[in-house]
This record gives sequence, structure tokens and C-alpha cells, in this order.
Amino acid sequence: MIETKDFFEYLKSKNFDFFTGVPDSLLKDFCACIKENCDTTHNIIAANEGNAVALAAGHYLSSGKYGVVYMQNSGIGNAVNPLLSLADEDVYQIPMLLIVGWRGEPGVKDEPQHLKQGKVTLDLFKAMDIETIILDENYKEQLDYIYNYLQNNSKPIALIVRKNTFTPYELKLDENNYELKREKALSIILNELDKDDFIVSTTGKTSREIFELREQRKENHHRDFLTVGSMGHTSSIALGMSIGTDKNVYCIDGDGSFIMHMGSFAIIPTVAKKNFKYILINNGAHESVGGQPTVGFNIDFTKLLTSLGFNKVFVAKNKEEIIEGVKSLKENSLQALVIYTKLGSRKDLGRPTVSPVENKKALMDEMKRG
Ligand SMILES: Cc1ncc(C[n+]2csc(CCOP(=O)(O)OP(=O)(O)O)c2C)c(N)n1
Repeated sequence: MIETKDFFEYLKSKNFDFFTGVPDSLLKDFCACIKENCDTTHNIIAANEGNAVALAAGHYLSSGKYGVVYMQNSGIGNAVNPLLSLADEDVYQIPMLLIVGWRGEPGVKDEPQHLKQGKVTLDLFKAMDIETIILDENYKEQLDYIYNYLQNNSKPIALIVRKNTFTPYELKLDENNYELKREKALSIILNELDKDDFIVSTTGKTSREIFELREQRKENHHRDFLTVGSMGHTSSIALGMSIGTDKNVYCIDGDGSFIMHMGSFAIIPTVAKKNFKYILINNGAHESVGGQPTVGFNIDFTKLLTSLGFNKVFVAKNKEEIIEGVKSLKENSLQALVIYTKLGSRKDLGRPTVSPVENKKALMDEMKRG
């Protein structure tokens, strides 16, 4: 294993002092170390990985310094466009260091949404003509090489990080004082929904908790679409689904996910039918991957969503308000319910035991039944 702080210090000694990216569970300790040792102008938690590449490019333009972009390999897709049409050597030739968590590495057990991404990760970089180095104990020599490479090659280079590479580094969580944890909020929502409602739930622990709550309630999973991957797209999946059915489709989103592809909310009110119901669980953090903060608590969702065309935004901070909020959502207009929750989840939280394809088939059969 690599001592996280030593790695970080060595990076700094090589003049890498601008960090940006989206947190990742596999890079949790490295991200925690950056967060604890950089101010908010030297570590920018970006909305998505493409934004992070663009931020690093901008930083290079003004300072001549190489930015460090951290991401899970799931985020490569978000980054491809600015990597190829901005930083690439055929375009602006902007050097930067990408640090990429390798979920789904072949031969290492992982969840279904990471398998294909893990298998093609090195090939994707190869196709983009970006050199990859797999981080190991010789990290000092590797970083020396990378620094020289960036000086001589004016293009990005990627350091790929395997599972369990970094030693633990504690993140001081930005705790809040809201009353309920996400799982409790979800269980209240499930109590209030009708039997024939559909749910599309977001990436990370929200979907895992909904799965387990259904098990506890001895209910099947046929009306829940668990968006295990494709972070930030839950609202668009729900929108597409709601257009094809008259049943209610409840999107249960997270603040990190909302922010990642916030642009979809400019479109939703222009096309959503009355059966599209939006619930946002706002804990001000990327809780599922270690609790790094988002700007979720800086956003006035009532102003934002009503200005985009939502008829009403209901804010809930306790059980009674959630119950009232779900009742309000059932009205015949485009509404959102924003629930403020505290951090934390069960240590023994499991993962869906139904495969994505089984989930999809059961849901589509249920749709046909109406
Ligand atoms: C494109 C992409 N980037 C990063 C991740 C890693 N990831 C999984 S869940 C998650 C946090 C989601 O935060 P939020 O929507 O606020 O939900 P919370 O975990 O707080 O419930 C992240 C960053 C991912 N799955 N996909």
C-alpha cells in the first residue's frame, strides 16, 4: 500500500498543487487527504469529470501549472469530450495529470455497473492516445516520469489506481443537524407511495437502501428501477419513462447526482407530464463515496426549480413534512419534494441481489401489466 499523505506530499513537491475532480470510493483516502490539506481554490469538487478537465485546462492557461484531475473510471465518459476536443495534442495541447480509480479491474470482484467500464478502461485511454501508468510502490519514480512527460509532451497522462492502493486517511465530515438519515426518509416515502407507482432511484446508497427496504417490507422490486451506474441521469431516465406511461413515476435523486447533470432540469419542465414526480434527497454530500461535500446546501431549490417551470417545490426536514410533501406531489401538477437529511448509513448495507437485467425485465413486464 502507498502512504496516502506521502504520495500527496510528493505530488506537491513536484509542483502539482491544483486538484479538481469528482470523489470516488476507491480514491476515498486520496480525496480525503486532498480535502484536508488544500483550500477550496486548490481543490475544486467539480459538478462532473468533464468540468474538472476543463478547470484543469483553465488553470494551466493562467498559471502554466499542471492540474490534477481525480475521478472514478465511471467518469471517463464525462471527460472524453474535453480530453479530445480541448486538451488533446491536435487541439490546444494542454498537459494535466488524470488520477483514475479502477473499479471493475478484470479479475477483481466488483458490482455489475463497473465490469465493462473496468474491462475497457486502459483501452479507452489507448484509443484517446493518452498514456496510462498503473500506480505502484515506486510512485516517486512514476511521478518523476510523469512530470517530465508533461513537460515534454503537452498532453494529458493518466495514473490508474487499483483497489486498496492507498492507506486510510480520515475525512472530517461536514456534519449537519438535520433530523433523519437518508434510509429513514426513504422508508417514509415508500410508506406514502401507492402500490402502482414506479420509482427510478439514483446511483449509490439510495438505490441500495431502497432495495433493502423492499426486502424488509417483503415486497418485490418490480416497480423500482435502480440506477446503479450512469450517475446524474436518473431524472432523465424517469422523464423518459413517465412519457411512455400514465402511471406515476417517482424519481428519487441525490444532490451530487442532481448537480452532475443539472442541465436536464432546464428540459424537464418543458416536456414533463403530470405523472413525473421528483424527490431530491439533499445531504450536502457525496455520501455514498465517503461524504465529500457538494454545494447542495448552497442551492435554493425552490427558487431554482420554480424558475425553470416547476409549479411547486415542497421542502421537508422531518417525517411529518415528508408525508405532507408526498401528498402534495400527488396533486395534478409538476412538483418537486426536496428532503434535507443528515449523513450516515448502515455499516451492513447490502447491494441489490437482483441483476440489472432481471431488474429491467421485471419492470418492463410490470409496465405492460399497467
Ligand atoms: C460519473 C460518475 N462519477 C462518480 C461516480 C462515483 N459515485 C457514486 S455515488 C456518488 C455520490 C452521489 O452523491 P449524491 O447524489 O449526493 O448521493 P448520496 O451518496 O449523498 O446519497 C459518486 C460520486 C459515479 N458512480 N459515476
